Amino acid sequence: MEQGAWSQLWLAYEKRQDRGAGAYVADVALNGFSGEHRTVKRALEELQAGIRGMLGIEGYRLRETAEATLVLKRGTGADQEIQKEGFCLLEKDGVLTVEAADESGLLYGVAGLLRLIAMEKSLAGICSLSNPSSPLRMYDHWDNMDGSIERGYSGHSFFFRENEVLVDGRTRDYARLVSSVGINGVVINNVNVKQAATWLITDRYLDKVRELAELFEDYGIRLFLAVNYASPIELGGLESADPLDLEVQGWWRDRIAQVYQAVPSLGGFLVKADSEGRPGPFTYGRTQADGANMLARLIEPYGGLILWRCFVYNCTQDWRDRKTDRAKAGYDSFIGQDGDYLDNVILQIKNGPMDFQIREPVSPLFGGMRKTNQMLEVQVAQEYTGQQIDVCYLIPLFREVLDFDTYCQEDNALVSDIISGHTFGNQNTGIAAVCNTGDDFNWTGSDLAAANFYGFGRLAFCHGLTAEEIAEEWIRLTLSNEEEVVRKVKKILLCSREVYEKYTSPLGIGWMVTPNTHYGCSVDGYEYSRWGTYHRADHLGIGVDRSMRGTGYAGQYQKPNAERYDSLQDCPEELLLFFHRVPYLHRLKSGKTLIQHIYDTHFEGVEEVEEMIALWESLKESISGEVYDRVRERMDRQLENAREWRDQVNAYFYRKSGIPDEKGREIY
Ligand code: GCW
Repeated sequence: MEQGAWSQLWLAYEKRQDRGAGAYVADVALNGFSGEHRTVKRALEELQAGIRGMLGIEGYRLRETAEATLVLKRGTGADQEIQKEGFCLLEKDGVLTVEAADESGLLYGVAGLLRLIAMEKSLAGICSLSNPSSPLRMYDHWDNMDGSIERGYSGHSFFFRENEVLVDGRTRDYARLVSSVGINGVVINNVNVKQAATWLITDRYLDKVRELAELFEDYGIRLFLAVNYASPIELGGLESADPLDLEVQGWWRDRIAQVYQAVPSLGGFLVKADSEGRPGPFTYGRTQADGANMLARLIEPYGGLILWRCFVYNCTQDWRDRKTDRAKAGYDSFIGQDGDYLDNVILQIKNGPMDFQIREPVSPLFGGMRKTNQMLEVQVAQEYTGQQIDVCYLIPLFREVLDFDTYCQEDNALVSDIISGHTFGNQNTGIAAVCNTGDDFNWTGSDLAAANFYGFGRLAFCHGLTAEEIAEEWIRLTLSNEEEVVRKVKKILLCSREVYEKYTSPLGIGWMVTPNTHYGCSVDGYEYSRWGTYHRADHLGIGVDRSMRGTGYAGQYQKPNAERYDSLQDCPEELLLFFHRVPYLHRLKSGKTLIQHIYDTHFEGVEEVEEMIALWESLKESISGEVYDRVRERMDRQLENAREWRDQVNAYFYRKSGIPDEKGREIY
């Protein structure tokens, strides 16, 4: 297998202790699968690389349908519990079976087996079934064709350079990595589709797109493209992109036919419309459903999907306007057409109503919409959460979103149920994340940010995994199986989200970041701007009243969430300032005043970063030098960032409120 100048991350297949796996893996039978199938070939290649690297076994004997100690078997039979893309690992009487319903499942099964070997787990008596929780499990890349990455913190794009599409060893390793954790869809280009990227759906690029799509297909991944809603104007020279205009429809019909002729396996299109300056159906007085359905109808004959983003809000708000509430915009723009969307449209909803803040309530579109296919969008790229300088393990945040009960019906009403298709019995559902990769040696800038890259895929495949389980897997696969390393790195990862929250914006209010770059503190950075992201602090208090007495946002939820959020007493405290305007001397459940809570958490946040650093330093001997150094260097930057946040936030609120810190610590 081609190896390049980049890390193999969790597929490094370094030497492991053999806990008995060696006894099975050298004698392999394919039962019901063809060794000629492209994905089976990849699964076998991976098995080969894995056992050679980890167990020192040079090769295996492969037999078709004969008995062997490792049987790769197609699961058929009516009593099968194995579903599409699922697999089962079973050991009985000295025979290990990887059973799968299809080739993708086999690939995932082999990855699952190699994971266990890498974690030095015994396979004796194993019986474990893994079916994917969500049908669609996607990474969205915000890569631009000039090679830059919007909100990228790990170097340049490995999909594009100088307006060309790249298909090489790195893209293959990317496909290996993400498929090994269960990703089955990838959008390669930024949702802000401009310039050259608009041309991705034309002959200029379609040959290369096909090459990449075929590479992905080997690994059970469907390639998707983000498209420019104004393509009929920009590419076709039409005067309009009105979805109800017959000429516009005709243009798209021809374009889509040509796209699918060139790339038959294309998954479909992702569309950011009427959002942050991108064109969309609103320009023509049409609804989001009009826009999405027009494309969906035309792409349907090819089996394509339209993933339509719900990130629609007014980004030219006047900060003086206290009635308009950005948090309400997504729901208001989409709820009216619930039920109008065609079945091959999936609405892609950011986890919160604002924008990937460290703490937000879950978007009320989940649970609000009942007759529309939905998928969740989270951000693995750490735009607002430390930009892969600060450690911020995001799986606990994603877990909270999945576990959120929308109360849209009595049972099966968690976000996890909705995006699994259990709530409404629909097929076209899923989960997507904005990816955090680039062409840095280690893919993710910070080596610890790879835990998010790995973890999102694992969580998407198996909603039942805990953040701790995923962290442990990643540490064992990537850093070490040494118990001390596992324990300490787990501690760092698992506390990191709360630590980040402590030294940044308090209690769900969000933002307070440096405008544009979104790294570092600027308490009023967005306070008097057009983006609708205000904290409204004055000398008496802080927060936005989103109760029914305020903007009414709380009313977008189902009961009892609506009531809980509406009430100052019952509102979950971590979201207090998102929903309520609160005086500085308001007593929290801890008995502390709000202002004291702000001071305390900011001092604690910095202290906890120092503790994280000490923990990391105690592992110097056990972690490879380069990884150790890269992380250690970033931790210095994190500490500096945390101090700056602490001092600016504390000084800001001390100066506004005039209330001193009870503990008399230094505030400037
Ligand atoms: O968070 C904002 C980002 C933009 C991004 C946008 C979106 C791709 O700051 O960079 O644009 O969200 O999600 O569309």
